Amino acid sequence: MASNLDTHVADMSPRADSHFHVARSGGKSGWRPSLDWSVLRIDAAHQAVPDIVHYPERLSEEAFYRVAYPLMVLSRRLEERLLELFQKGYVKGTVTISVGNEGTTVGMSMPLRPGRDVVSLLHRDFAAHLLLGSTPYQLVCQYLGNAESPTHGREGNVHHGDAAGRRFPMISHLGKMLSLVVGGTWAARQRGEDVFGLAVIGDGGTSTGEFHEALNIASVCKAPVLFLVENNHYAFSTPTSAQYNCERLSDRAVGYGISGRTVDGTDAWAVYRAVCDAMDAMHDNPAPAILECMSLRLHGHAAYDKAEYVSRQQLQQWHRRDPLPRARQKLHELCGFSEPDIVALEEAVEEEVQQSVVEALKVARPEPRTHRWSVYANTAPPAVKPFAVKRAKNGEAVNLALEHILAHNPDAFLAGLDIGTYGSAFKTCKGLIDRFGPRRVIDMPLCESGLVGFALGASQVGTRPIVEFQFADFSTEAVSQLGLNAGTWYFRSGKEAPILFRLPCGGGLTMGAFHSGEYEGLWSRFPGLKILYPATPQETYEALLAGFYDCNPCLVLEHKLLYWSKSGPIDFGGNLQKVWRTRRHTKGSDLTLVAFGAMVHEAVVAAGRCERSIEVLNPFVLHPLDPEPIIRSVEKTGRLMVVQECGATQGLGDMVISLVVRRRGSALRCPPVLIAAPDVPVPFAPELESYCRPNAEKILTGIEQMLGET
Ligand SMILES: Cc1ncc(C[n+]2csc(CCOP(=O)(O)OP(=O)(O)O)c2C)c(N)n1
Ligand SMILES: [Mg+2]
Repeated sequence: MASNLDTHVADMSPRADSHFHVARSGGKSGWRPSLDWSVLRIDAAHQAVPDIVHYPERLSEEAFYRVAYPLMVLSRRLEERLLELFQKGYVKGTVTISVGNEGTTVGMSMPLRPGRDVVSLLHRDFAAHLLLGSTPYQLVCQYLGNAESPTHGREGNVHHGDAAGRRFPMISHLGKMLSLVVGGTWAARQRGEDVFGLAVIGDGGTSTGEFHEALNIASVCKAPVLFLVENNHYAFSTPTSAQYNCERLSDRAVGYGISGRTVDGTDAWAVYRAVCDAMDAMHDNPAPAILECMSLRLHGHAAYDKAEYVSRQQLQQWHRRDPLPRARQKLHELCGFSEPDIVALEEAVEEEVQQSVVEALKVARPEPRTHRWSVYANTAPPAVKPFAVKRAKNGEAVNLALEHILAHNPDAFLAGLDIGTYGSAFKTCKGLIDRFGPRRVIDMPLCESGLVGFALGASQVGTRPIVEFQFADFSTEAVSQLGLNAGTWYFRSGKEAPILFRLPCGGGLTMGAFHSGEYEGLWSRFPGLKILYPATPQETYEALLAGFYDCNPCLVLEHKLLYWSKSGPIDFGGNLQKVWRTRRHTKGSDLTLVAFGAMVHEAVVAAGRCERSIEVLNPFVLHPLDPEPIIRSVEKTGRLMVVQECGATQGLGDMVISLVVRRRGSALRCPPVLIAAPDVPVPFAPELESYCRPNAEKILTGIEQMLGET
C-alpha cells in the first residue's frame, strides 16, 4: 500500500546520542517488529535504570516514572497516528481514543505479571496492551486489519489480546469480559497458581447486569480479582449523572462484602500504588475488590464524535489535569532529567511510532483464499476407557458419563445451579458432590451469563468446565456470552475453548413456555458452537463424553421427558471420533423420517405402526449438521419427513429439508414434509400442550397422507 506517511521517515534517522534505547535486531533493515521493553528505559546521566519489576516487588516513584512516561508518550503518539490513519481511510471501523486515560492504564498494569495474571482490557487501555505484551507494530497491524494483525484481520481495532498469555481479547458487549477474568483467576488458583485478576470496566459498563454477576461470583468464590472502574465521567455522550445514583462507584463494594476505593486516575503513581495495595490485600485475603479511578477523556467517545456535549469549561479543566505533562514534570523533578534528555526520549518514541506505522503499512492485506476460516479447533480427542452396562435410564447415563469425566480428568469441574447436595433439578448429578467434593461440583449463584463467562475464562487456564443450565430455557440468559463470546473465541483468538454445556430441555411435562424449550434452532445460528442431541442412554453417554473431550464449546441437549422414562443398554467402545455420526433407529425403504430428541421415540413408534417401511434417523450432531447420511437415505426412499417438537420456524427441520432439497432435490419423489408444533409459546395446560406437540399419531397421519399421495 502506497503511503504518504512514508515520507516522514526518511528524515528521521535515530539520534546517535539518544538516551532512549529501543531494541533493534534481525530483518533486512535491522528493524524487527518487537519492542524489547527490558531495554526501553531512560538512561539519564548514565545511571543504571531498573527494569520493570512486578508484584510483589514495588518500583520507587522515580523508577516508576522512568518507565511510565515513555509508555504514556508512546501510547499517545501511536493513537494520534491511528486517528490520522483512520481519517485517511487506512483504518476502518473506528478508533476509541484513550487520550487522558494513560495515567490509569499505565498505573494499573505495571504491577501485573504478563502471562501469569489474568486480565481483560478495555477500549481505552491502549498503553496497558503495550505494557502487557503487544508491540506498537502489532497494534498498528491490528488497527489496519492486515495479514499480520494479532487477529489476522478476523477482528478489528480494540478486539484483540493474547488469550494464551491470559490477556483475554474483549468483545464489544461491555461487561461481558468481567466474568471471564473471575473464572480464569479462580481456576488458575484451583490449580495452585498464585495469580490475580484485573477486570477493567468503564462507568457506563458498571450498569450492565454482568458487572453485578461477575462481582457477586468473585465474592462468593473468593477470587482475587481487582475490578478497576475507569470513571471518565461519560459513557459515549451519557454523563454519570444519568448513569448511576450513588456517590462513588466504589461504594457498591459494600453490597458484595468486599472493599472499595476511589483514587485520582490521572495520577499514574497513585493508581500504581493503589493496585499494589489491592494486590497485597488480595494476597492476604483472596477476595475481589473495586478500585475506581477518576479519569478523563480528552477526545470524544470515538473518532467520529466531536464531544459537543462536553462544555468548553469542563474540557479546559480536563486539559489542565492531563496526566502526560504531570508525568513529564516528574522526570525533571524526581529523576533529574534535563529538557534535552526528555526531548531526546520523545523523539525516540516518535521514531518508534513512525517505524511501526511504516512497517505495518507494508504488510499485505488478508488473503481470503488462504485464510484460516475454520470456526472450530480440531485437536483430536483422546481414546477413553470403554464402558458398558446392560440397562440404564437416560438420567443414569448422564450421571455415569459425568462420573467418568470427573474421575478421569482432575482439571474438570461441574458448575451449575443446585447440582451439589440437591443433585440438580432432575437428579442427574446425584451423589457427584459426595465423590468429588464441592470444589469440583460447584453450586453457583443464579446468573447464567456470568456462569458461562466464568467457564469460558476457566477454560483458558487449563481447566475443563462443564456447565449445567438448570433448564435449557435459562440458557437464553447467556445468549451473548455463549453465542458471541464463547462461540467466536477460537475464530478470534486462535485458542481453544473446550467447555461442555448441558441443557435439560423439551416439553411434555406441563411446564409452560419458560421450562419447555429446546433452542437447537437458536444455538445453531452461532458459528463456533457444536450441538449434540441424544435420544437414548447410549447416545446420551456418548454425547456427553464427546462433548466434553471436544476442544470447542459443545452443547448437549438432554430431553427432560426421557431422563427417567426411557432406558436401554450402554456399550461404548472408547473411540470418540466414531461418536460424531447420524444414528439410524429403524431401517426402511419407503420414507426417510428425521427426528430429534423425544421425537425420535415418537417417530419409532409411528414407524412401527406403519405398514410401509420407514427409516428413522436421528442426526445426533445437530450443529454442524452433516446432511449426507440423510441424503443417502432419501436417495433410497425418495421421500423425506422431518419431525420436530418446537414450532415450525424455531427448529432445524427447515434446515434439514433445505439442505436435502438444495443438494439432492432430484432424489425426492414428492415435496418434503415438516411435522412441527404451531409457532406459539409452549402452552401450559396439558390439553393445550398435547394439542400442539407432535406425537406418534400425528406423524403416522402425516406418513399415510404422504405415502397415499405418491
Ligand atoms: C452492552 C453494550 N451496550 C452498548 C454498547 C455501545 N457502547 C460502546 S462504548 C459505550 C460507552 C461506554 O462507556 P463507559 O463504559 O463509560 O466506557 P468509556 O467509553 O467511557 O471508556 C457504548 C454505549 C456496548 N459496547 N455494549
Ligand atoms: Mg466512561
